[in-house]
Amino acid sequence: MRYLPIPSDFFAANRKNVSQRLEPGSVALVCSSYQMPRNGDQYYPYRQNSDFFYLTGIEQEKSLLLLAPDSLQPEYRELLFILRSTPKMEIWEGKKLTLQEASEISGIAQVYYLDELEGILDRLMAEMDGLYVNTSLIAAESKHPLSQDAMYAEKLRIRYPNQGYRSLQTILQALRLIKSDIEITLLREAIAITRETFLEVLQAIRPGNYEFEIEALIYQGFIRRRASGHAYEPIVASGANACYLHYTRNCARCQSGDLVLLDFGAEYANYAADLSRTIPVNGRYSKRQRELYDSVLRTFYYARSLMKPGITINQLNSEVGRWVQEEHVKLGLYTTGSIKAHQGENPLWHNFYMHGTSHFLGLDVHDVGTKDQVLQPGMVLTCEPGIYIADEGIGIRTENNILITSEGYVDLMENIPIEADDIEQRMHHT
Ligand SMILES: [Mn+2]
Repeated sequence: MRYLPIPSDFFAANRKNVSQRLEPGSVALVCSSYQMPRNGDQYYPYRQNSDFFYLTGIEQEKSLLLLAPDSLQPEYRELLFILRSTPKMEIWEGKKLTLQEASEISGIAQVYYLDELEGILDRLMAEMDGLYVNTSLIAAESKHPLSQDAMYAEKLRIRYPNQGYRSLQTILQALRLIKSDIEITLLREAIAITRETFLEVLQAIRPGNYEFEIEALIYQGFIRRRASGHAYEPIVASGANACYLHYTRNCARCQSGDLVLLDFGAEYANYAADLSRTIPVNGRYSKRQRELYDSVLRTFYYARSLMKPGITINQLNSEVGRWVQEEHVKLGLYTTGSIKAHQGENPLWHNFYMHGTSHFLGLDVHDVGTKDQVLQPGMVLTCEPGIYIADEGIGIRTENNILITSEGYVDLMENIPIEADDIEQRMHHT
């Protein structure tokens, strides 16, 4: 592991929280991620299923967790299964976890090899009533051909047709929404790595750089600091490319006089940072760029001020929409009159700001939680207003990561330069 070990107490507490919320007498089963085939005998880089990691800390493929808190046999209440490695497998892939190592990482006393699962499960199901599987509540996702949980649930339905089946997702999502102190520490580390890397990018960037050169610099900054890499595909979008919201081709040349929109974040111990900044390629914002930038920044401060317990992301989005509309009028993008005259499904401001202001953040960059979730202390979400004016070839977004507290919020990125003056001062000028 590149990251410093996480105490197994964290995973044990998460399992306990799940166990306490299960229907009496039931069993819960959670699978590791599927190993995604690429081509031939190649696989995509392995990333553990976030729920499985949250409950075990195990990052190895072909692992499975069983919880049966009400079993009369204490040794069956918490079971971890891992793959049985072979000398040939190890020659190619290196050492796999031993039973002892898996037990130390997860804090689970009873660890078995996967080939012992069926026998144990048969004995357990004779005693228990009801099975939780970790399949998605969204119909389309539950049919995902590569979800190990969905594939295993199909097998279970054949083997134990008379059991009641439930999804574990409601329980896990509610738990993952509220970050524990350890999780905040890990998120802060992902953010610190992202910050230090951003400061390097600010100094290094020059007119004529290719977007991919900046992407490379970011990756280097990340993995040098013990991140596993990017938490998501980084966006390095100069000039008009910034108007494509999910531009990840990163292959254009950054021209003097253009802005470059950076949306990137390190993944540390499987936790994601998510930062956006829009900076001038030559070190100085033009008058118009500065006018637009400061407008987005005002919206950012306004949106952030709304973040506190009691509000939902949906409510936040509509409040921000009203604010953005006034900003757009000030910028001359449309008039108050045209707002009144406008007819159509979407308000006029959607033409220049077409995404939401917030999403939850955690083990996944778009973490669990819906837009009608009422915010509570311990939740972490992004604040990311923007403006995209295709006619002017300008796209601007600023994004920080915000922790909700009982008093309101803490901005976990408050020490990352965001004011235009501050950004200019830290840049090389041409
Ligand atoms: Mn984001």
